[in-house]
Amino acid sequence: MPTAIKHHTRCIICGSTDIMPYLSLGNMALANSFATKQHLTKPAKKYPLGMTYCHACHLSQLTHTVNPKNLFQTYAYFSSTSPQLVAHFSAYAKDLWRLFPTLARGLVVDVGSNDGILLVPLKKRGSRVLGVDPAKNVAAAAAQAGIHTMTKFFTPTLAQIIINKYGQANIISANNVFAHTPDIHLFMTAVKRLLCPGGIFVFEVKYLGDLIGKNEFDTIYHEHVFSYILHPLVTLLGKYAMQIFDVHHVDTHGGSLRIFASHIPLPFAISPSVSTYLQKEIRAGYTDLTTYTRYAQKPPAVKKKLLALLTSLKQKNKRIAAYGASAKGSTLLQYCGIDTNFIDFVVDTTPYKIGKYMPGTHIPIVDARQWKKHPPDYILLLAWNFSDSIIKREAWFGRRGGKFILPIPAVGVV
Ligand code: JHZ
Repeated sequence: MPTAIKHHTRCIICGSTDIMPYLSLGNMALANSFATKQHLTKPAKKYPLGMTYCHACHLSQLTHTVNPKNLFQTYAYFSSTSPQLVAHFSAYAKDLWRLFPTLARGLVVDVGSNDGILLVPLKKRGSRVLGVDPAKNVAAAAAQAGIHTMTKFFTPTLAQIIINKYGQANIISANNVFAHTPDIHLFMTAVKRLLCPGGIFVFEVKYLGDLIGKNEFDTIYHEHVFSYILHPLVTLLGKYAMQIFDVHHVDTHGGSLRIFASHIPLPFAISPSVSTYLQKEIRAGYTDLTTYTRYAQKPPAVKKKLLALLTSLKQKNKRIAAYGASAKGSTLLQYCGIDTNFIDFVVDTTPYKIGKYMPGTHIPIVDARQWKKHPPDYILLLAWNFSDSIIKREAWFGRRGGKFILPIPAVGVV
């Protein structure tokens, strides 16, 4: 394996050394490094997890990044496991066809295509599609759904291979992956090369405005090298003679942005949404370090409150389990020091995760049948982004007296 960890003293996007660490969540096992039974005898490898702010371009990036080869070549996350995400990406495909019908008819390359969650509905509508994702195990699921994936990291070399074989892309999409690569300049060079003149680059990223506003600190983990507001993205794309021409807020992952960009000169009018977002970010203080240093006081408050609640429930001999072996759940459990002393098991529907153990805390992951056989008194919702649908679907649990604990945005019992 390549050297795992790199400490950053410069902003990865703009190169400035005027960066300031503002948050440390301690040392953590990688959020998707689910342990097998054999691994349990060895302590998990842990890496520092913290955030830095760049005074020059207003980027928040990790203080230390892990080599992507250690993170993404075998992957635990299968996007289509969650029906809400399937619906989101199906609507996304519909939007692309509605907004850019001529482009959508040609080649669409999805980077970080996972199990084909966006390409399946695009293909159904008539797009020529190609996936790019280094995770062979997840690409195998895409193949089953009829999607061909190049199982490589997205680099200029790969872009050239794609051009030679398929031609340039009309649309390049990259969802929940643009924040994941420390080699963002290689990624952008590849986008620049692969995208045809007049084509669009569309991507979704978790929005730092939601992270701060709703205290979603658990969405910070080593896979998320960058937590974006719009400002640094404008800087980044500008370096490649590209421009953002539209931006929308979407609900996924606790609040994300869907961003549309193209080569300069732009073939599209710039939507007022771009300047609206930039101004809103300035007004909200997201271009000012003090907002971030102030925010850094919030995660410890959640930890204190959640531990107090779980401790009091254990003192009353209540049985507690968790729902959703999410990556953010890994951060939350590890940061708060919540392990098998509090939580008996975590329920998840992902076959890859069932039978394994949560990273760092080693809580066993079980399928839904086991939960129903031995229902606990309380369920800690680690997939709080799906709380409405989970609580509704699992109404039987409430009817028999069970309660859900919501950790984010504020600790509460429902
Ligand atoms: P979920 C993922 O984060 C990983 P995670 C990734 N690194 C990323 O960037 C973000 O998304 C954006 C399960 N589940 O989607 C499925 C049920 O069991 O919140 C998942 O294991 N039953 C790419 O991992 C987990 O919960 C259900 O009914 O934090 C949810 O993970 C539902 C709805 C989900 O993302």
